Amino acid sequence: MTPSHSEHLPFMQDMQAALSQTPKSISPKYFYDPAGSLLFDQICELPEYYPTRTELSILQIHAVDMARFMGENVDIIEFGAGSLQKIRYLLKAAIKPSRYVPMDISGVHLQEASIELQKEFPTLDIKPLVGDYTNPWQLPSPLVGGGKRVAFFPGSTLGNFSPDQVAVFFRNCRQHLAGGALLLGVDLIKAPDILHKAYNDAQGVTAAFNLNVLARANRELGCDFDMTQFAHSAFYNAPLQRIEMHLLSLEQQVVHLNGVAYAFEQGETLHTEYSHKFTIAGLQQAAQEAGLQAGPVWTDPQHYFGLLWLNIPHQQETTS
Ligand code: AVJ
Repeated sequence: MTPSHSEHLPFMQDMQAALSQTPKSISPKYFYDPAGSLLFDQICELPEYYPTRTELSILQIHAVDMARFMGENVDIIEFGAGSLQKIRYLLKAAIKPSRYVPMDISGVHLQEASIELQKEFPTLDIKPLVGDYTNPWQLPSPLVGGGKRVAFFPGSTLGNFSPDQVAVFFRNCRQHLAGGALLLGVDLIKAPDILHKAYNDAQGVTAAFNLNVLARANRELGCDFDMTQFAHSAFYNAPLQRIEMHLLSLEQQVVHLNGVAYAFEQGETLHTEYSHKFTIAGLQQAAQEAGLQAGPVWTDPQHYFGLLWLNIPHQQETTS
């Protein structure tokens, strides 16, 4: 694969910027190449990684209640749809759902998963969209005579955003989904040791997932990261309410991208991900500041994970 291959240009540009800045930092969206997407699916099965199974259990128990809020002929858009596991509960409970638009950055993964889903829901209009919802939004036009437009954003992927990016996301919802709703799944603040274990699993799958960014840069961009000289590092930053993931340079070393050398000090890190943890009240507050209205909340008995319903008013209902 040639480093200048045009499909790799955004990764190339972002990696170049990542290595040039201090501290070094790259977007977590680059985790999800085919290898990384498979590793993420493995993470979801780990005993330490409670978010996926907890969210699935909440969906399983409360899908019928959620479907009541969606109403008939719902038009669902899912952000970061991944392997389309969670939506099945909502689609089974929904009353004559009209359309399902799963959006994900990992194209191959999305196409395969959509074909499988179509077999299970033969009459549903499934329109997969390969896209990056962190860039300006391009949503399909509303269906004529369709029901409520509901954006489903599960998995606590919102946690990848900075508080500023969360505000932008809510304002985008406000603008593009007026009259609809957002069903948002988020990981809740809990004991730091539980959080720590979820990102430092015994089998090292999360480490492999994190390190895959470097392997991907070697594959797609012709970089020369020495995979044995970088280590997975993940810890809970309690004051900032987030897990931070980094790739830690174990020695002083130099890596190349496009013939340019970039130095790493021993102990220097390439930051790869924030995974913010939330309180229900804090998130509802942030949503309200962007003009959304708090609705019901569904959670598990331990309050590990929450699904929030947020109503998005019609344009004329607010002045902001
Ligand atoms: C998909 C972004 C929600 O932050 O928990 C899992 C990704 N990173 N293990 C998360 C992830 C390390 C995950 N999100």
